Amino acid sequence: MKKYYMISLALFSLMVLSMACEDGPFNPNGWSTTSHEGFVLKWRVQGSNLEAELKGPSTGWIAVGFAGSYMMHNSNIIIGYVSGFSVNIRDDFGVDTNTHVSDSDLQGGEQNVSHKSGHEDSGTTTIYFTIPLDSGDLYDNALSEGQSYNIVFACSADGADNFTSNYTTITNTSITI
Ligand SMILES: [Ca+2]
Ligand SMILES: [Ca+2]
Repeated sequence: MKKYYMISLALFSLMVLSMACEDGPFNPNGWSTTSHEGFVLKWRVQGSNLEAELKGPSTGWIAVGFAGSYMMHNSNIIIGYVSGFSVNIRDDFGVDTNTHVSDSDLQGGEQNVSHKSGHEDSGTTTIYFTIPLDSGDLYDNALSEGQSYNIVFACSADGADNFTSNYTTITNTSITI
């Protein structure tokens, strides 16, 4: 009887251990991923925020835009680049298909991106950031969990460590938040 008890205890411990592993920091629940033309976007809803990781095929700037129409138009664009040890990420808006402007330069707009970090590897840049699902800013588009949205990915030529160089790649896809 005692032996069976020990075995069940051991099995139970294993179950708890494997569940703990699945919930560990390297494979947390709730992350979704999409890959499209060299870009990889990972995201998850945490409370009233969206946490995101964007990897793009450039050592210049990379960007993702949420819930716009064609190309950059009307997109809430998060753009970033890594220059040496400095990570620069900005909250923009797509004022037409090809043009993005900092929210801070648009009337009533403000920066709503937080928890910014990133790194550059050979040929790619990765940025991490958090945005509110609904910032209330006219230049960020409110997102709802379970809804599908148009997404734009864009990047500059390698080495264009700024927010102003033209894009060399731009492409649309869609995701479900
Ligand atoms: Ca904003
Ligand atoms: Ca914005």
